[in-house]
Amino acid sequence: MFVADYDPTIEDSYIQHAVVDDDSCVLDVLDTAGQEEFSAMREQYMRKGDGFMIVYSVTDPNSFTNVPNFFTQILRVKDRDEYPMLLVANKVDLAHLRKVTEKEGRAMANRLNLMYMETSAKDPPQNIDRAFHEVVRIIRNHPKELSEERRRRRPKCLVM
Ligand SMILES: Nc1nc2c(ncn2[C@@H]2O[C@H](COP(=O)(O)OP(=O)(O)OP(=O)(O)O)[C@@H](O)[C@H]2O)c(=O)[nH]1
Ligand SMILES: [Mg+2]
Repeated sequence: MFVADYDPTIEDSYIQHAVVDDDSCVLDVLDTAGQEEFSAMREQYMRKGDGFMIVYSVTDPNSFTNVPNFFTQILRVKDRDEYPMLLVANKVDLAHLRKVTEKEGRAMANRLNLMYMETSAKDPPQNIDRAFHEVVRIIRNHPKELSEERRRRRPKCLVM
């Protein structure tokens, strides 16, 4: 549901049942704070998540510049080389105020090896349900066992 006022999130959670590719699932969504003042809670959120949507606003170059920081923080907290994540470019309805192009967004996604999707939360919503479903697909397709095995094989400590 689109809310026109800006009300900074501290922590919101939503539960919704969904059917993605004929399989039912529960979307247990934790909406976290983007504001720096609340960043201390971020690692705790990251520890809990099975998959992530990194959302920036195409009208706000700062939010775009921040994407790699969230990306590396998630990998560090999860202690993985890769993790289910989707890069979301939001507010594409504001074409006249757009500062980050689709090309730049896709280049960032390629560089970080992430899927990319453009959305608008404003009425009529664009790609919002699809973005959540895509995260479910990415989580389902993520080769958990393989990456855990790879992780075990990776030398953790080197004594010289
Ligand atoms: N035009 C337009 N406005 C949007 C869109 N998404 C959010 N907004 C507006 O942008 C402002 C901020 O949106 P929020 O969803 O609160 O932003 P946020 O990233 O969750 O902010 P934090 O909770 O502080 O992390 C609000 O005024 C929203 O109405 C969108 O797709 N299009
Ligand atoms: Mg918010």
